Formats: sequence, C-alpha cells, structure tokens
Amino acid sequence: MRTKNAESISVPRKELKLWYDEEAPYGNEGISCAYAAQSEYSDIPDDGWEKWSLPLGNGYSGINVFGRTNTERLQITDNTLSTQLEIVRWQEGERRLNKRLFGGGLNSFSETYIDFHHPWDMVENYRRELDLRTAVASVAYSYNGVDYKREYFTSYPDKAIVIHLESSGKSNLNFTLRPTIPYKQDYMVDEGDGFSKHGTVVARDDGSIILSGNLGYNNVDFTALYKIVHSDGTLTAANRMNERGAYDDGTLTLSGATEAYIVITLSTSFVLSSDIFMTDEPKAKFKESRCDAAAVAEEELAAALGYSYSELRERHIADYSGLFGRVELDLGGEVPTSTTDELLQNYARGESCTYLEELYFQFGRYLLISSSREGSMPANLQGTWNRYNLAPWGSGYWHNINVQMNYWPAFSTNLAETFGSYVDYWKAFLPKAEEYATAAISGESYVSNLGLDFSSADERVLEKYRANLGKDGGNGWTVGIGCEAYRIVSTPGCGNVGFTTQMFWDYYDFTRNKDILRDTVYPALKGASQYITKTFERENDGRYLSIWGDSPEQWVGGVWYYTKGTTYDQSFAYNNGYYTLEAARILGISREDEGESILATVAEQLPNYNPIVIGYSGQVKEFREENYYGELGEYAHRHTSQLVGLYPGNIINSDTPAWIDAAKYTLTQREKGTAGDSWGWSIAFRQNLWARAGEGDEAYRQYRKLLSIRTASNLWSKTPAGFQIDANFGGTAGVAEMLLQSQSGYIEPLAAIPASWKSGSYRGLVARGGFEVFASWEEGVAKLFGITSKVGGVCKLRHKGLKNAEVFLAGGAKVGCTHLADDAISFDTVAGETYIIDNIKPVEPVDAPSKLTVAEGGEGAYALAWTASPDAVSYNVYRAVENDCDYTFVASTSDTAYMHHIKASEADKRTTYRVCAVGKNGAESRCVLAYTVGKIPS
Ligand code: FUC
Repeated sequence: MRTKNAESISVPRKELKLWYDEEAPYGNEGISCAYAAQSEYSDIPDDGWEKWSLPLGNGYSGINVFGRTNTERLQITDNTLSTQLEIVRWQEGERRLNKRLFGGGLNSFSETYIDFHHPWDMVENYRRELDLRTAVASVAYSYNGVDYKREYFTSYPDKAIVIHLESSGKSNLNFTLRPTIPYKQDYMVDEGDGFSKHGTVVARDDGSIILSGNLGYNNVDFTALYKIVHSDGTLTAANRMNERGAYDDGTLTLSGATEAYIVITLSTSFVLSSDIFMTDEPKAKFKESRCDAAAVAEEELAAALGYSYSELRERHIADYSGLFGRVELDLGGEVPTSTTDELLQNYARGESCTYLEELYFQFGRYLLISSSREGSMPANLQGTWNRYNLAPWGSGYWHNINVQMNYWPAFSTNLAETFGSYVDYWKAFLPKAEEYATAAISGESYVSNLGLDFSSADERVLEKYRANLGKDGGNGWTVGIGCEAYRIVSTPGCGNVGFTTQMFWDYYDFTRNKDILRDTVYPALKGASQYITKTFERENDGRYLSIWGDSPEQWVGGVWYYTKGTTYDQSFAYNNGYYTLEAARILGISREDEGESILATVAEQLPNYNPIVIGYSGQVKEFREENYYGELGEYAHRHTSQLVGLYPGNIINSDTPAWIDAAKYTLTQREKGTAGDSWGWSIAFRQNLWARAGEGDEAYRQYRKLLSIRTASNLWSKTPAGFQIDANFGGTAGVAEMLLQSQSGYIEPLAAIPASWKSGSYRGLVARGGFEVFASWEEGVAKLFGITSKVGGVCKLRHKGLKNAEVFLAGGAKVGCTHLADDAISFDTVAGETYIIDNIKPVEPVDAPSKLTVAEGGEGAYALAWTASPDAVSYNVYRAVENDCDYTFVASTSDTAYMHHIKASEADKRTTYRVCAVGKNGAESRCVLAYTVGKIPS
C-alpha cells in the first residue's frame, strides 16, 4: 500500500486571470435606464460597462474598471445608496417612453474619470487584467516610449478603493482626477415625486476631493473622499465652474510624478436597522438611524492613509485570498495565450476549453467575496455593481429565486461567511416581515412593488387565514418578491419564505455550527413555520394544502396564477417544516417547552404535505389541477419551480428514484422552447437540477449553454434587461454540485461528472456535516478522495467502487472504516484531521438496454419489450405506480420481453416501468423507462 500524505491530495494552483488586449469600448455611456435598451437602443445599454469593464468590490462598494488610456472611467457603486423601486412612467430628455417601467432602486454613486491624454491608437503593448487570486486589476501599456502601469483593488479590511499609478523613467506620470456625480437633476421621474439628487464635488487644498450630496427620495446623504498620495511631482487642486455657475466641479492634477496612489472612501447615511424597514414614509426612513456620511468617510480615509500602498495591498490580499484560496479546481485546463473574450467566442462556436470552465467557476466565487461580506449589504441582483439611475429591477433582492441563487455557491464552495450579510439584512427586516405575516393572516392586503393586484384572493381564502391568527404563539414572518436595501414587500403564498429559509438551514448544515443554529437558523425556521402552517388547510383526505399561492411567475389567462397547493408552496413548506423539527431536535427543544407548540403543528402537517405529485405525462406536477405537462402556464417557463424539491431542497433524492425520473422528464419538457434560455439564471437553475438528478452530461450541457449564450466578455451573466449576477452564482454552484453532493446523508464526490471532464481534481469544496473534500479522477474514474473534518463526527461516503476502499490518516496510518454497502463506507472523524480514501476500484459499467415499449397485453396485462444490452446477463424489471417515489421490483428475466400481469384494481393507474441490464459483475446499468397512463381523465 502506498503511503498517503498531504501531497497526494494537492491540486495544481494555476493562474486565474481575465485579460484583454483592448480597453473597454465606448457604448451608450449616457443612458440612465437599463430598460430603455430593450425598446430604443441596441440590445445592451452601455456595452463598455455591461460587457467589458472589470468589477472589483469589497462587499460595501464596487468599482468597474474600464482600463482606458485617454480618459480612464471608473464607475463606482455603493450598495447602500438607493431609492425605492416604483412602477413609474419614465422620461429622459425628449424621449418619452409611453410605457410603464420599474424605476428607482440602487443608484450609481460616481462616474470618476482620470485624464491621461494617451490616445488609444498611439498606445502599444496594452494589457488589462483581473487576477482572481489577488482581486487586483491592472492596466499596462506603453505610450511615447514610456511604460505606464495602474493597479486597482477594493479593500475589505480598510474599506477603501485603491488605485496605484506608475510610469517608467522619472517624472512621466501626469493625470487629472475628475470625479462626477451621475444623474444629478438631469432626469425626472414623474415630476415632483422627490426623485432628486443634489451634490457637489470640491477639490480641497490638502490634495483631496470631497464628493457629497443627497439623494432626495429617502433623504440619504452620500460622501466620497479621494486622496492622491505622491512622492514626487506637483499636485494642483482646482474647482471649475459648473453649469449652474458655482465653482464646485473639483479636480486634482498631478504633474511630473513617477508614482502615486489614490485612496477613495465612501459612505452614505444609511445604517442597517429595523427602523428603516418599519418606516413606510420614504423620507422618514432615515430619521431614527443615520450616520454622518462625511464623518465616516473622513475617518475611514484617515485610517487607510495610515498604511503605505504596499501595506494596503498586502492587507487586502491576505484578507481576500484567505477566502478565495480555499478551493482549487483542475479540470485539465491549460492557461491560455488568448484573451478571455477570444476564449469565450471560440467556446460559443463549439470549441472546448476547460480552462474557461474553471475560470467561470472561480469567477463566481470571486464575485461573491467581492459583493457580500460580513457587515456589508448582501449581494443584490447586480452584486454590488450598478451604473444606472433606473437599475434593472432596482438592483434589488428578489426572493423567488434570484437572491437565493446568489447564495447557492456560498456553502458548497467554502464561503459560508459571505452569507453573514444576508443574515444581518434578514435580522433588520424581520420586524417588518413579522408585521406582514400578521397582515397576511389577518386577511389584509399585501404590499407589492410589481404593480400586482392580489385582490383575487376571495373572502373565503381570507377567512381561512383569519381562523389561524395568532396560533402557536405568533404569525411568524413572511417576505415578498422584490425587496430592496431600505424596504421589503410581501406576496401571497409561502414558497418565497421557504426558499429563503433553505439558505438558513444550509448555513447550519454545511458548517454544523451550533451557535449559528441556535441564534439565527432556528429562529428563522421557527418563525417561517409559524407563518407557513397558518397558510395551509386540512383537506378531507388528511392532506394539508397551501390555501393560495403561486408558482413563480406563471400566468394563466393573462393573470398571475394563484391557486391551491402549488408544488412550489408544498415543497418549501415540507423542507422548512422538516428543518424546523431537525433543528429543534439538535438543540434539545421540545414541543412541550414554553412557546414551542409550533413544533406539534409542524409535526402534524408535515407528513401530509404530499409535495410531489406525478402527472399523466410522467411529470412532476407544477399545479395539482394539471393532468399533463404544460397544461397550465407557460410550457418552457424560465422558472422550474415544480422541481425546487430536487434543488435546492432535497425531497427528491437518491431514495426517490421514481421522482428523479419524473423530474428528468419535466426538465426535458421545460427546455422545449427558448423562453428560459433568455435568462442566464434559468439555465443555471437547470444545471443544478440536472446535477442533482445525477446527469452530469446534461448539467454540463447547461453550463456550456450558460457560457455560450448568456455570458459577456467580462464573464458577467446576461438577461434581456442587461447584467444580472444570479447566473454567475448559479453556474458556480452548479459546477460544485456536479463535483460533490451531500443532500442524501452521504458525501458523494463526483456525483454528476460529465464525460467531457475526463480527468481532474479539486480540493476545498464543502459537504454537509462540515467536511472539506478532495477528489481526483482519471479517464472518468475516481482515484483518490480526501476528507478534512472541520467539526468531527461520522463521515459517510458513497461512490461506486468503494467496495474495497481503505481509509488512512494523512500521515499514512490506517483508520478503521465500516462498509455499509458495496458503494458506501463510514468512519469516525476527529476535528482538524484529514483522511485519505484509497483503493477505489471502478465498477465495470454495464450498457443499458434501449427502446423500452409497453403495450396492452390483453386481459389485465402489460407487454413490455426492449432492445438488448450487449453486456446483459439478465434484466431487472421495476415499476412505480402513481406517486410512488421508489420503484418496486417486478421480475428478473434473461429475455428482452416481459408480460406483466396486473390486478384489475390497478388497471386505472398510471405506471412507470423501468428496465435495467444486469452485467456479469452483478452491477445494474442505467435504465430505460416507459409509461402507461391508466385511465385518462376527461
Ligand atoms: C424574477 C424573475 C425575473 C427576473 C427578476 C429579477 O422575478 O422571474 O425573470 O430575474 O426576478
């Protein structure tokens, strides 16, 4: 036996850079509304920003680097500078759009320019890059015989944006720093509604600029400070006359320098607190809690200036790489010599490029670290980057998939801390969410910012809610679809709440941190249970169905469709209920404890939610009243909400193979049409779903599609309204899901590895239970696994070929393990120890039979026939009837046909037949399926 050591489970650490040989091009730079692009301009509004600029962020704020040589453009966003999203009539200058649009939301903080006057066509050896290992962007070129280099980063520990500039030779660095405030009174939204923005940019004698102002809608102050630190050359401050005749367009000019750096700090008067959400009147929101934006920015600037440039850089890299460096992935990609946009173009034309696939995966992790840190706001629809006045969907927190998808990679790719910002946000909005829950259960209306009319809830629905008011110690909390930095909304149904608490449970399940469970996760789950259980009623047959909810965002007959017991509601109610009981059990809380009677209610409802119902097409139904797939709602809808029990939930899992087959059928139908393909996140969702169904090649096909048709040159994901970040996160999560799963109680490395990823390795992905996993494979076959236990406990591992597997400590000592079945082992772990699993022997794959048919066999029988598998010694025939989640064994035969005699009572029942070949080694092949519909409903 070879001795195992830490080296045997290491993964190549290769260069991870996005790079370009051109500056970001000019596009519709003046556009202020993302939506206008759809109707009036080219398909993408500001091309330079949307497709080409490089995003940097420290959770609080983001900058987009254009890398221009004549005048550099830096677009700066602070994710606390916002108005409210309203449905408004929008107008800009002379162009009136005769159409209602979403307006408001996150606002661009600054367009900051640096004038160099190096014309692009005279520049040589240009390179612009973003290094994902350091989160440092850089631009280098030569002009007139001088080499110029700039470096940019945003520091989380020092809450600052830092730009370093240098030139070769002495005294060749000359530039003017010119910050501006975008959308300052140069637009109007329904005149007189308070959507105003005022501010000044003033250069000060101490070599700094103060940009400050007020965004009128919510009365938020904002300040940015810019300081140039230089060792040589001359710095001049100037205040130019602005269009209103005031001297406040401040600039700083540095001449004859060799090297300098700029430090920028930003603040708004926003302080995350419950008052903001509790106060409805927009202008009053910041009365109670607000900070002095200018004072905070000054303090932060002074603190940052206490460090030299190299110290700031080191502190930033140490902080960032501490998170980013936890995961390495090698799919065999080689560091390319072509630019990232070329790679992407070739990829879209069908070339393979595993490097790009690795890069995109890691870019998602980069974006999450950059847009969501403890103490910052959570990652919004655009992460923390927005250059618009009217951002797409307000750059909000959309709770029927988008914000949750943002956090899908957080746990599996070893960035659990990034979820801390969502937890803070949730804690702050909770009192409002509780108010909404009580309003909903009282039968009062909902608060929508989508212009939706919820009045179709008739009195009978509301009466049923009212009957539950106040039960089990309270009405819990609820959250609607389109939330923002300063406001949350509410929506009927309970699916969005369960979608949200799925993140909370994962937060515990992946970290197994009991403090997190007690202080955050259990309260979230319990409150959600208090709300959810009140929105259900008991049917005569004992089932509990949600009284009135949706399946995002299905419209039927021209209206948003609300109905009873949607699979979306039932699935998330099930998961939330299950997690609530699990959390209580782990914490030792019982239903007899004071204030915990909700546990009894959940325990009663849970077994009767009946979340997964199989329809006559063999599909997972989206609506109970649907017989065949696609009867109600849009056939190829972008949401695949009937499968949330497969992912992110775990109702459909390896113990429910018949449901997995139904899910696969459903997914295949969902893709028959291109509606979903417009939305990157929709493709990313399907990638995760296919991965969970164990179909690596299908998951990979989605990943390829995402990169080929919904990814811009800067690797940002695209939608019809421009950039939306969710798909970046969903795509990253999807890759992790292909490489490692753990939702069925086992750690399952390489659970959905596609044929295209022949050989590779990874380390640092996280499995539920607090295990960091290493895996390597060659020619599609697992070689070695490694498990680092973070919190101790039993490790259960499953993979085909573990029959003779052995477990070693990283030092080489053998560890006892139990073989649970041919493909599963279990062993005890000690926190901090690494275990190596060796002697994994591949199981010879068996070819599947094909073309299964089922026909009436006369007199209570079904005649099955199939095409032989060359490897088969025999065939196993199984069936699942109606909603069965698992198959039952019917027969073993060496023939390629089978007559199945059924009882008369079963003739009406829908059945799925499943046939697999059994090889010489006793292993089963993949299966073929065929359906009987039984008695077709009229
Ligand atoms: C959901 C989706 C939309 C869009 C929006 C931000 O409502 O259905 O397609 O992604 O969020």
